[in-house]
Amino acid sequence: MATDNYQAHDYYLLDELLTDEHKLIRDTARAFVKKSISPIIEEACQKAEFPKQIIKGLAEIGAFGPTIPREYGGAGLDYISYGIIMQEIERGDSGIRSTASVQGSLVMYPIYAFGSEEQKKKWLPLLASGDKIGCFGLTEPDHGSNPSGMVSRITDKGSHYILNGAKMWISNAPIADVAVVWAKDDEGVIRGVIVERGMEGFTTPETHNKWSLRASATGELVFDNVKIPKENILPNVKGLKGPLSCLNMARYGISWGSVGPALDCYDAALRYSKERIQFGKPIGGFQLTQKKLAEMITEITKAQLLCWRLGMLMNEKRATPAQISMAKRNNVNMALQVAREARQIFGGMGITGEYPIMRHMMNLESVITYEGTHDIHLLITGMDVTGISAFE
Ligand code: TGC
Ligand code: FAD
Repeated sequence: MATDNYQAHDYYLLDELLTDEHKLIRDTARAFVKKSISPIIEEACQKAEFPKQIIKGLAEIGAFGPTIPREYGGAGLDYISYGIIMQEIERGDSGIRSTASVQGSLVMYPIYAFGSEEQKKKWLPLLASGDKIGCFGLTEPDHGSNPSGMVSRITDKGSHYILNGAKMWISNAPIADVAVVWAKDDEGVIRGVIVERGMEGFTTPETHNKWSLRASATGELVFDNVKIPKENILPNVKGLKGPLSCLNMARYGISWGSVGPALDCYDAALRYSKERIQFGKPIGGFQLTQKKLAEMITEITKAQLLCWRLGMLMNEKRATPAQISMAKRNNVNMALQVAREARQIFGGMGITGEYPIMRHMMNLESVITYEGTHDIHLLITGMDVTGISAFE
């Protein structure tokens, strides 16, 4: 078992911008990661198993629905707190942060924002406590970056709906009790439906042989004439803005989360650079190593500032989807570049499970693709600044 020697880095003294409550939340999440994620994560990834035993602990630190009000079982926290929790969890592993993102932002959020009072009361407390696990079905085999083209269908049968179609690349699918699924109705309008495990015709085959996010369970959602009760439709949203609103929440969490593995890689590489002797001196004494480390901490610091400002705008309900896209794109790319540079500093040791570097790097290859690819987010920024869509 690899020892977790992580020490956080705060080059611009951003801690001074946090409240005592934020710091308490951060310290609690950090302690949980050190105690419950770091000791088991390498083995879970090697075996490609989701460590179910950590679900309750994640719930206890408020990782499931941090901003959902307490009356529904959420933690009732602000967006800075939400970001801090994601960053600490993803410092442990992006796959575990995925589980939390999906549960909170992609399952609890749509039920909270678009669900009936009955749906909220039924599902939110169970999801917040981790007694039930959820997943989010938007992507289809032939519709990834362009979800508006989806072909999954709900057909109105009077007393109920019939759901047909398939979703692909769905985080948590194999372990989920419930799925928030997006499908077109008879008028071709995208609607959200709550699909429950055990419904006849609903299966969740697991996706195997991933080289990335190996501790996160990924799968398909297959709907073969699934009978959906009318009360399982999300009544308060229609159209693509429904799922895209959920993505805003998750992308925001990822923009903070991705700084976690970047900090972990930087921290490990900095320590190694002072210990590893070549040509009679620590490799950290060579200019080329210093260039790598200096650029890493510079980019991490810029990303931390972006997160903090975005969090304040989220708290004030002033953040735009395009601002969230910019932060997701920048910070995930930054983390991937930091992981790649850190791996170089480690030489051969960088490819082993003794250190978290390669695991973070491979995980980030998914994070840069899901929730909108690196290039899609660039085009969202391009559309925002020019007013012209590159998608049409
Ligand atoms: P477009 O015509 O631009 O918009 C359609 C309607 O949606 C509204 N809208 C948004 N609303 C809220 N938030 C946003 N971010 C929104 N973006 C657009 C828009 O105003 C419009 O509303 P209305 O009322 O006029 O109808 O749509 P488009 O078809 O041109 O697509 C635009 C595009 C490409 C940006 C969008 O489709 C996109 O973001 N594509 C990327 C797909 C994506 O991110 N998929 C993620 C799947 S879930 C996932 O990956 C989970 S991983 C989880 C984990 O493990 O952590
Ligand atoms: P495509 O859309 O086929 O894109 C392929 C390439 O083409 C990309 O480089 C893309 O940037 C580029 N491209 C596409 N369109 C354009 C364009 N207009 N201009 C320029 N370039 C373009 N989805 C869910 O719904 N729920 C989940 O829980 C979920 N979890 C996931 C977990 C993992 C591990 C992974 C890998 C994916 C997950 N996804 C999930 C799906 C994810 O959101 C999609 O993979 C992503 O949106 C990209 O879709 P795609 O893979 O079909 O790629």
